[in-house]
Amino acid sequence: MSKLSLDELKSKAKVIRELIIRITTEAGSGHPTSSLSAADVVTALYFGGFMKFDPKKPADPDRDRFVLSKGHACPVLYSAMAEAGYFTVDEIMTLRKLGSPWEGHPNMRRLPGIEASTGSLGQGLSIGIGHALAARIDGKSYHTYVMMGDGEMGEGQVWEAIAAAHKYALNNLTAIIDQNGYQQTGATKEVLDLTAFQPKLEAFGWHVQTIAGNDMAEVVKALETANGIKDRPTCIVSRTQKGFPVVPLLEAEGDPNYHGKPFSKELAKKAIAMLG
Ligand SMILES: Cc1ncc(C[n+]2csc(CCOP(=O)(O)OP(=O)(O)O)c2C)c(N)n1
Ligand SMILES: [Mg+2]
Repeated sequence: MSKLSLDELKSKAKVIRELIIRITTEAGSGHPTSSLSAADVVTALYFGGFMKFDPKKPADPDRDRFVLSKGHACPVLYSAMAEAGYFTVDEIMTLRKLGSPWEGHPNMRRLPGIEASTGSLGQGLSIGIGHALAARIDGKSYHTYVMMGDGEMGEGQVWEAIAAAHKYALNNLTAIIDQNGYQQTGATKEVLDLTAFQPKLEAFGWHVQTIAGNDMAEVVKALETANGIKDRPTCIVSRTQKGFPVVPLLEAEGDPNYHGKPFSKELAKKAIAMLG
């Protein structure tokens, strides 16, 4: 595990974003925009010194856990894990190809370092609670991070899990809500408006921070603050843009959500150029 400086983290996030675009365009399917919004948080987790892990020992009982509950955004996970040394870039370029273990949703049975097979939205926080309780029972100090989508927050199971995490005072659990404003069929506020996440989670007894989730400095600061919370579960409401930072290109295409659509080769080229 490495601990990069702020500038290095920003550069790493660009590399990861380029990989997201390349592998989904190569696949001709997948969820680039859901992955791009989450790239800063995932980069900070893996490279900002927050998660302890060793790609050579993916089953180390002491490793920190990251559960990507919005499993369709796995291109961001595969890209970060490739950069971290779990996979090669050639391997993740097989995304969604027949027979490839780099499936369209993460499969813990086929890939090392994947903590949960996700994709059926709503389950990841419950799985994370299992890890966090197991750590307590086993006397281990590892931390569990779970990332959910803002659309995913409409799943009832998430709210049962939020209540349970508080009941068990899980101080070794951090949830991140990637609040990118859209879900599959439109704006999250229009589909089911649960977006005052901070007061809702606070009412459940959680510690909550709301941040600009595509600003690496804010992401790092929030993860540091979360580390300091020792009496209850903590949540980071990460306000992002779906497709960040190439939203203007998607708007020009007439679809700022661009859910579940890979970029054409031409659009991918423009998007990569826009990353700088
Ligand atoms: C239980 C369940 N219902 C529906 C879907 C289909 N689905 C896939 S992605 C998605 C939208 C998710 O939106 P959000 O959580 O906001 O994630 P984003 O793509 O915006 O990051 C939906 C409804 C699913 N995967 N699981
Ligand atoms: Mg969303």
